[in-house]
Amino acid sequence: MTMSRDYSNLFPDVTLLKPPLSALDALGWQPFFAQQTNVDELLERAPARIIEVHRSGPHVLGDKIDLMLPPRADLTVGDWLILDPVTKEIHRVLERKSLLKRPAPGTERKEQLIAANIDTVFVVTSCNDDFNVARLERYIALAFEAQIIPVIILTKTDMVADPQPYIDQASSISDQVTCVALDARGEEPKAKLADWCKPRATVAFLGSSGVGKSTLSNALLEGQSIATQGIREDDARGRHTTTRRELHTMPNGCLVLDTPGMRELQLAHVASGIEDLFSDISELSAQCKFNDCSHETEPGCAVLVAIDQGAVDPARLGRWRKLMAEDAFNSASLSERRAKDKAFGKMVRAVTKPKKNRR
Ligand SMILES: Nc1nc2c(ncn2[C@@H]2O[C@H](COP(=O)(O)OP(=O)(O)O)[C@@H](O)[C@H]2O)c(=O)[nH]1
Ligand SMILES: [Mg+2]
Ligand SMILES: [Zn+2]
Repeated sequence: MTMSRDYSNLFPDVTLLKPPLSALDALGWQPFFAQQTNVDELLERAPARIIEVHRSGPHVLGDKIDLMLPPRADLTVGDWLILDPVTKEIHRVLERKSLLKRPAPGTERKEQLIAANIDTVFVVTSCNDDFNVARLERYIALAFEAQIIPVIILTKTDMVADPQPYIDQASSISDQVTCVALDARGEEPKAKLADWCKPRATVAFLGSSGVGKSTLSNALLEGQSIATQGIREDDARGRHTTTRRELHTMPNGCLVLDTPGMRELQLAHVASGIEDLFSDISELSAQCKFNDCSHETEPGCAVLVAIDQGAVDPARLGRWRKLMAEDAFNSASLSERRAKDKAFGKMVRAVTKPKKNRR
């Protein structure tokens, strides 16, 4: 053992020497946003972040700003705005670092914005019946599309004799995705998620209902939550309505977004996310004899060869096929709806019509 002297008693705790986080830092203000504005603009206007969206509109916080704004469908939790602090008007929306969106549930064929400016997506599932590789792949494709590196969190390890089979399956989904297994109650989340929960970062929990997203959020927040007391009584109309998604600040200055469970996550416009997730199949496809190969019966199909050799799991190819088909159908459907909305006319509709026979 090497000898080392412990000097820690002689020096004050270095963490005490760090300047306290500014109001904006505590909301996740990063250089990416700061460089979109300048001193001149900030003399007259102020940045503010949407920390939750009520039915009555977004709730924004900034430096000495705590406001409810009128509803706007193109904004979502996590967005950074430049406001006129006097008129309370939105001057502009800062360019997003990332955006998570999905086709809205139901038959409306609209997009629903889930959250903006997320740095890490924690895809949460449990060591029980919720665990489902195909479902995890959906969330991961969504995150990849938004260029966010996801992390799989397996909760309820305390409920099974051996969590390893779950860990093995989750780890096999992508070599780009870390898998963390834990008991969401107690101290484990803080220690095991510390690598991602840095000051000014924004992390989001996604996953089905009941898997432990709120338990994890609470564990990270250690009883603290973002201050909302500044709302004036007459502004507080929306305060008690159900909030769908809400940002909170951890004691170290990391922002945490808890979300309600998604019953069914449909995908649209995530083709490159799917390609990243199934990069093995994408790479093999490039070697197929036909460049529109469907990897079913075609001669010279590199994917079928890989399956024969046991290099690719046929179930994985099946899931890839299903996601690709769903993405193509939903994307076309959303585009068609958008075209109608914009009264683009028959011509555009014909071009974007869902390709029903596509596999
Ligand atoms: N034993 C155990 N219970 C957990 C764990 N994570 C969550 N729970 C429990 O599962 C239930 C649902 O958790 P919750 O955080 O509300 O799930 P959410 O719907 O994803 O937000 C609660 O009763 C939690 O106490 C865990 O790791 N181990
Ligand atoms: Mg919850
Ligand atoms: Zn092929």
